[in-house]
Amino acid sequence: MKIKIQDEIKDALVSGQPVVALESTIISHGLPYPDNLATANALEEAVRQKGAVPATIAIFDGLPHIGLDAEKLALLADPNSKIEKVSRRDIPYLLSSRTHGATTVAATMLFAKTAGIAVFATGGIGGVHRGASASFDISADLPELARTSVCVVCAGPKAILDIPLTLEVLETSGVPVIGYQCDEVPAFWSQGGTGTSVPLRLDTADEIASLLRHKWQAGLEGGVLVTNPVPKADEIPALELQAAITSALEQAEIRGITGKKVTPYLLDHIREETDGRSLNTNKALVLNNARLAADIALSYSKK
Ligand code: PSU
Ligand code: MN
Repeated sequence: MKIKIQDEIKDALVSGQPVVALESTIISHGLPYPDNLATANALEEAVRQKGAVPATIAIFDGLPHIGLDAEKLALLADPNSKIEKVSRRDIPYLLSSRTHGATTVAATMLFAKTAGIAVFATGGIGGVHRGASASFDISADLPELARTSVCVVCAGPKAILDIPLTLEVLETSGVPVIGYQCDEVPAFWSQGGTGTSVPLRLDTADEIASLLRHKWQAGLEGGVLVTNPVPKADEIPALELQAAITSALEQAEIRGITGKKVTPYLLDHIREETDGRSLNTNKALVLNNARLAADIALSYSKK
């Protein structure tokens, strides 16, 4: 596949320096302007401060870009630019119509792998939606984790999802799910409250990097999911969020929201219901994930 890799990233990859992939759906569809642009910049800065090179990924004029300049980040963040949300399913049309797109976890993983980047930081992955037995709404992030060899660092599946079922699908798909310094699967905005145990707890970036090396050297292709709880000071306890989540799910149902609009709709609604409190939590957790991803990439680069 034809992709465009920024020179700095190309050099880092060739010389085995640590690189961290970052997604762009969170910029164009996950956070409101101008917090989205500030967060996109802060994520790159956090990765650099750790000594790794950030690689934000998106599609411009039908060409997947690995690493974006300030102008491209600003274009993604601008609510007037009408950027498509692009998951695996949407990639062919983006390429053929030569348009711009912001990549989800699934699409970002795919391009990161194509570029040779092993570690990727996001906010929360998509998963099995509540009521999926009727709606069949399961994020394309899950099958991508099953097939694409990239380590994804997140703060857990978003709490709007069915977390136990999401874990079941990951188990079926052979995806190791690691709790970083935690025993319970974190729920994105909350440190815990899911009542679901992590299948595997690891407490250091070195142990995670070692697992990655062993997995892929053994020929076990596919992703690894690291769940990293939001810092205590920034979390919204699960109980306090319950009403906002219930209301968001009800409104989405009433308005007949389906397909790729579901997740951005729910996130927006929860932000309104919490008077913006969820926004601060969202920003804090992605930053926290970018830092851990950089630590893992650093350790992984010292093979
Ligand atoms: N995490 C966030 N905000 C987001 C997302 C994740 O903090 O907006 C995005 C990711 O790009 C993820 C997508 O892949 O939501 C999932 O969308 P869906 O449920 O439609 O697959
Ligand atoms: Mn969906």
